[in-house]
Amino acid sequence: METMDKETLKEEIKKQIKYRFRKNIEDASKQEVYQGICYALKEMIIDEWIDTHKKYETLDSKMVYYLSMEFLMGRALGNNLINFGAYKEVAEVIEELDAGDLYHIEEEEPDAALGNGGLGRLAACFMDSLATLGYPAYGCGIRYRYGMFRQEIENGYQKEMPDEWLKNGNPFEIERPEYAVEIKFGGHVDAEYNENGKMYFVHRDYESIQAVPFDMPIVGYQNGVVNTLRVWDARPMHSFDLDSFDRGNYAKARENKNNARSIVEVLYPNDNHETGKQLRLKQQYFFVSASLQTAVKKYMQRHDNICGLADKVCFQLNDTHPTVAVAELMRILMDEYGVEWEQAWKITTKCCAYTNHTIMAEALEKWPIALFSSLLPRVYQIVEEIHRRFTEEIKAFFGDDQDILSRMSILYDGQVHMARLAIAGSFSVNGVARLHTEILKNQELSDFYKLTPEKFNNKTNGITQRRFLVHGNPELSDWITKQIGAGFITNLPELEKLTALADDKKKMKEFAEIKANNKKRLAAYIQEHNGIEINVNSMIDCQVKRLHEYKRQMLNILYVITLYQEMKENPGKKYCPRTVLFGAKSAPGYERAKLIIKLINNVADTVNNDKSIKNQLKVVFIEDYKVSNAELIFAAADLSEQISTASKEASGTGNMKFMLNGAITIGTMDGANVEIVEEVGRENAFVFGLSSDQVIEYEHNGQYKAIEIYNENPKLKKALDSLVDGTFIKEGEDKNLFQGLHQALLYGQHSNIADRYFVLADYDSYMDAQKQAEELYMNPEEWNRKAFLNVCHAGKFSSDRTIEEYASEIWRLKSII
Ligand code: 26V
Repeated sequence: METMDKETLKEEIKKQIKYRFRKNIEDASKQEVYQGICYALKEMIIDEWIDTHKKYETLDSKMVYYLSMEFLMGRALGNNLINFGAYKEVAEVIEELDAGDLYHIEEEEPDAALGNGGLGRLAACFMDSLATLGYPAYGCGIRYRYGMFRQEIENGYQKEMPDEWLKNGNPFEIERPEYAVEIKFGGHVDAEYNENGKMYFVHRDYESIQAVPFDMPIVGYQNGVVNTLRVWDARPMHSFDLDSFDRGNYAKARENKNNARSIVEVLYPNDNHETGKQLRLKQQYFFVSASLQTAVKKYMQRHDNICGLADKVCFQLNDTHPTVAVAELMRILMDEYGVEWEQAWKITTKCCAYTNHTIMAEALEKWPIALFSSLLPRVYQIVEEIHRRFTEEIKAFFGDDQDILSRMSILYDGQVHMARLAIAGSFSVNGVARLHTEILKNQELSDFYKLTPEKFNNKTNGITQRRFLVHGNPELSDWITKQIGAGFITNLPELEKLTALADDKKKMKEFAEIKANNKKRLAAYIQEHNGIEINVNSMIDCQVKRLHEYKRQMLNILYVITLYQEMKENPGKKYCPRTVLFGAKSAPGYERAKLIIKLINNVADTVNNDKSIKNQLKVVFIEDYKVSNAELIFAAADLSEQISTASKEASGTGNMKFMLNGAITIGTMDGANVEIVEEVGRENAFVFGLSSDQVIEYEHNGQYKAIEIYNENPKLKKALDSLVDGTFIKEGEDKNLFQGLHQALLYGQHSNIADRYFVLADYDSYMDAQKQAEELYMNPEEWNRKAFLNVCHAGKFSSDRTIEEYASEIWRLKSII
């Protein structure tokens, strides 16, 4: 914040409340105060926002367009205040005005949950880092009317409720109707010839939709830079179909309107698979076409030769979801700018870069050709030609090998394979952690790697410390500032300087007290939301992430059950007190995942109400896990559960957030855990389980026999059998409720193989790791020291480092600061 003193700030906030709500601040509700602050801040931000874009124009900066179906932004106010440098002042002003306290006013803001999980949150962290580092960037996405569903737990079951995040408006956004563009769906394509005999294509009888952008400011950390997140809304081209209106058919005239809006109605809440939903493909083309048309037009306003596009523009494809960009850019270049195929392909493959976020086969997007070609007839023609030429290239390199073609063809088995199109059309293909990238190169995408090794590179994920430390854990952030200065806020590796304090008893006590206070803060949240009183001296053991079989919440709950059974068998024995937190949304159609949520809740009920274990163990399911409550959880956590089947979790980013807040990881050698353990040292983490090589070997040889492990391990058998002996069945519930889970682990279900994710294989070593954790926790000083060293060595995992790598190695951007 530059020139605003506190008195002016007060006047601004009061003014906003007065003119927006016809109220004096004394009479305003918390929501109105919240909005008043937002609008006052927006006015302060706006000059820097304008200046930033002026600068980009003057410098004719190269720009990255980060194309993403998802941006999981969370709340904006606190973050914007911090980055603008006005948080403390505004907090004081609010108190002086007797208008509540900022912490509670922030709770008035709904999370902007335009994303499912890791991939969407990564996009949000990247936006923050891009602005903080002064890189010219637009985030491009969809302004969903409803974001990620709100989760309610009813009788232990997940219930999905609509997320009405726009109910009270969205203060920071600005609608830009003057930049609306037309998007065409359906119809057919005719080839025609001009007077020189040159063929061109005319798209006819299509349906038009109008894409209207809404801009949200992305404030860099105290650097005067404000970038833009541009999300597209859909409108009918004409709000009334006058023909049918004239005929008196009013309802029909309205239909058109509803059709257009349905495109942006809702975020698809799956992150594992989706079976060719037409509306999802419409969403993809809608925002990609709008973003690309705008980017090309903007470029042409300042340049006269389209052939230089790649010098000024880069499109980063966040997973395969925006891959249609490859063909759409070809269409724009050829059909709108008259560029020839070869030239257009050169430009396209210099502009597009693709990030892969998963190797899970079921998450690899494919579209039925019939659906794709009828919705996007011209784009499909182009895909066919890309396919034809790519097939030639494959054959020239590998020979006419059907196996290889079946793994690499863009059009195969009646489907358009989006990852293959993305790789063919991009100059860069990156994974999101070192191990993940190696698996892509050597396993999943090995054919592509052989063909074009130069495209492949790694960019290990990161997180923004501005949200997950400065905002989420202000006490720790302030304490660190006192020790080493505030440099870590924009240069996270400076945390290394703290290492010297690890032997300072007094400092370590202060560090422990901060954790204790954060636990109290979380305990209050749990008391309010779950009505459960947790022991703030117990080990806070957290697994918060989407519910997926490969993430193995099942392994965690099996350990909880084992521990519970041990406690019951040894009534006199003293155990390490533990509070096990789960937070997880399941895709609404993922039945087994939903059943695991129910199991966790039933185990929680049984354990929490069993007096015989003397409160030594509590299990809490955090309802509606989202960015805002995540911040509380990371700050309070002792143990960070990162227990995916090795090879399956591309990176993970929650693991980094926990580390930064001083939790110790218990984890497999998967995703970025490998690099976390490398940074902090194996002795400062609890590593267990099969390696990714071992998992991959089992998957190839089919030798894994879950049932044998079960038969040979009495503890495991006892824990598993409790799923089917009624222990966790409540009155009135079907006693076979959890049989499917038992079955899936031991025998496989629905023609699946038994225990696909090697839960039983890792059970024993997980038990060992948990026992080590308990032992360490009983030695608070040692635990605290290791937790502290996790903070000290978290420097690598800032998204600032990740973005520097993207900017220099892929995008070739120049910072404006
Ligand atoms: C996939 C799909 C598949 C089709 C249906 C709709 C849909 C929506 C989202 C996704 C994304 C799944 C991929 C994903 O979220 N990957 C996560 O990316 C994180 C950031 O790189 C990474 O940390 C996680 O390990 C990875 O699971």
